[in-house]
Amino acid sequence: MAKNFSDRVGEYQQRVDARLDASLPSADVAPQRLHEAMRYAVFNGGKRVRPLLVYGAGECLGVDPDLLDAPAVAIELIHAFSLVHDDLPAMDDDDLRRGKPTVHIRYDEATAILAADALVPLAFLVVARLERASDAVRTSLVRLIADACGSVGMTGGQSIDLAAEGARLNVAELEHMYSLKTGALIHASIVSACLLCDGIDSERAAALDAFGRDIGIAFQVKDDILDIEGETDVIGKPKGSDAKLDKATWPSLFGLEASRARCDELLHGALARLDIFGADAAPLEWLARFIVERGR
Ligand code: GRG
Repeated sequence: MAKNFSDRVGEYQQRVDARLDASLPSADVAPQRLHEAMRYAVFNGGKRVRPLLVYGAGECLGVDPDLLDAPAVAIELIHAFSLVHDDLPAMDDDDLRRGKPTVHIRYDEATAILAADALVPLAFLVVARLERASDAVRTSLVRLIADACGSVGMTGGQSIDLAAEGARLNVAELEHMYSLKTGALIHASIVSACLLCDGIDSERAAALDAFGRDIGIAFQVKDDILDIEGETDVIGKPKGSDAKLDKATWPSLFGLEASRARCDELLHGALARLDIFGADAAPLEWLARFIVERGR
């Protein structure tokens, strides 16, 4: 009998970890401290949700996993870079991430900035090396990931987030910020598999595009809920840091109950987008539920 996606999650996590390990410079190579800090930023216990979304969308579309490794690794490297910068004193000023000292605490601020900086070109190098894809597909992947992490994506969202501390945003403004800050990379994870699929039709591409947008926002609403309800030793970062910084979040603006209801609504909207794929969508259905039910 075919295994469920949940049975393959551990295999995919190990698979992307092995590819990340092979892509990152060894800590023995100079400059050693920089390379060690890059590895620390990547290998300190992340859930690998974005790579899982790449592989899950790939399964749904029947894409060869060997082609999916490059976007899975590239997007995780960009994600790791964003967390290092997010934790810096100039941003959220956090000492703990994934239950361990943040990179600037474990090393120092300058090393953390440089290590994060170096992860970004490495991500694009990984895509450039995907020789089995055509030049056109590689270019589309570069554009997708560049947009998702740049000023019209994650970085823009982070800038809006920092400017919105203490502000009373409405739902549309708040979710626009979420769709950039957190949603852009999650959406790109799904779309990267579409770019690697030979001959996806426009209806299926539109369904996955919308699915990626819905779960991207749901991911951040759940993150906000965990910041209030989670325990520091489970979520791996100080509980209540959003409130401390007077962040504009779903719970702070509209309450916990409304946030839970919104998460549920986004989940069901996202699941409905998958109807067109029938049983092939089981991996994405599992991942969408995991995103809104996760405990960390
Ligand atoms: C300077 C170019 C430039 C960019 C920096 C800092 C930044 C832009 C963006 C940060 C965006 C950010 C941290 C969004 C929050 C996303 C989020 C909920 C992260 C947690 O993701 P998980 O739960 O983490 O997948 P793990 O630890 O499992 O990997």
